[in-house]
Amino acid sequence: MIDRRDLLRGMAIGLGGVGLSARALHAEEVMLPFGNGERPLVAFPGKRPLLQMTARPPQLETPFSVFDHGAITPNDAFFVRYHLADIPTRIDADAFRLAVTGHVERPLSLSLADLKGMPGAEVVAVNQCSGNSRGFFEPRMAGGQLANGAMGCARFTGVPLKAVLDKAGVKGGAVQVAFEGLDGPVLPETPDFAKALTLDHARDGEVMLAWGMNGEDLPWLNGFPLRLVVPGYYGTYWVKHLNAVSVLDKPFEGFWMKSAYRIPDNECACTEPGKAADKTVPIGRFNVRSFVTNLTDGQEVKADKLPLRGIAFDGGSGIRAVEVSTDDGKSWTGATLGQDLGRYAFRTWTSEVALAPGAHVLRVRATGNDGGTQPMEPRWNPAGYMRNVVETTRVRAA
Ligand SMILES: Nc1nc2c(c(=O)[nH]1)N[C@H]1C(S)=C(S)[C@@H](COP(=O)(O)O)O[C@H]1N2
Ligand SMILES: [Mo]
Repeated sequence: MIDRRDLLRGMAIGLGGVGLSARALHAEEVMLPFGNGERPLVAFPGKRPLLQMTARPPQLETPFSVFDHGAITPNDAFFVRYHLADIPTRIDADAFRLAVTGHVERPLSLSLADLKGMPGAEVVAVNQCSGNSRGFFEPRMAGGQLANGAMGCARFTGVPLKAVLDKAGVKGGAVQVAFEGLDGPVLPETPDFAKALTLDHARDGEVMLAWGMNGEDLPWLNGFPLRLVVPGYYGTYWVKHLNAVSVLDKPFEGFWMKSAYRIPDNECACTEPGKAADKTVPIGRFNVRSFVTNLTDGQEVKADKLPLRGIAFDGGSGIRAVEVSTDDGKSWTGATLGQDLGRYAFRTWTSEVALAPGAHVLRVRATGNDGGTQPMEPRWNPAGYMRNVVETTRVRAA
């Protein structure tokens, strides 16, 4: 078993063959049914047992029950997503440098100490994979058949990207900023993972270079020692093991912006099921979602008063209201919102419903301060992104 302190020191980590070390690490292994597949619970370094979608690279989903424990997702339970199998297994935190290059007056090479010496920033923000909940789409599509656990909320500590860009001095004519991490493809033909933001977005003061997560160093598998945090935006932009920032004077043309992570260019980001989109744009902000966390689908509950608990979040307008329905959406009852950790955070909520003996269908719906809400019927798009249908929990009261 790799010692957690070793990870936090940024020493070598036995992930090299993830297959290899995972074998030694999966003290607990459980098979869980999901759709037509089964996924084991496997403990990777720095993580409690999580739902393993793939081992190489590690793709781990948070068991949904974790979200019932509050708005903050613990570091050892936070989901993990990688595209490329050559993930870093050895990073010397002292020797680590972030390169800031491209269309700037002064190219920079910054150590972690340099970054930590700058005026810092903190945000509580949700990181959610674009394909979170893809496994529930019908008709199905290729891609990881995720349930609802490819999301999490943490307090991130770092420095605003704007401050670093200002230090480098962005030259006139710059339009975008591109980001790359230390991971890479196994085959040279595979495009390296890189993402870009518009210059305005990169300089909005909220986008952050983060080294801290919930008061600790970033977990290895969540991007140690430095990652991009893009509040309100899908996880694909949250580049991990970030070591290169380049300011561009023309739009970035890399595969992961130009071909992947694109959504239909229309209001619903949707197409007729099974159909491709005529025109696409890069995915952007989260839509609004809400979940019941204290019940599982199909659960037996006591008749009469049933307490409900859950979480809600959106792309940054903040949650205005959460409502529950026991009559298929004919009537809705407002829930009580919990502590406000900021407009990018999970917002907890509580409610109570009275149930007669028999079968019931519970629905939960959130509305953002921007008026955005959730549809009763699921929308579809070819990549299985942005699911935000009103969730349904079936219970039997006795
Ligand atoms: N370097 C690197 N950063 C990356 C990725 C990756 O493959 N490589 N995947 C992105 C995607 S698609 C998601 S959803 C988030 C997931 O963040 P997490 O693994 O910390 O949960 O990381 C993003 N950052
Ligand atoms: Mo993702």
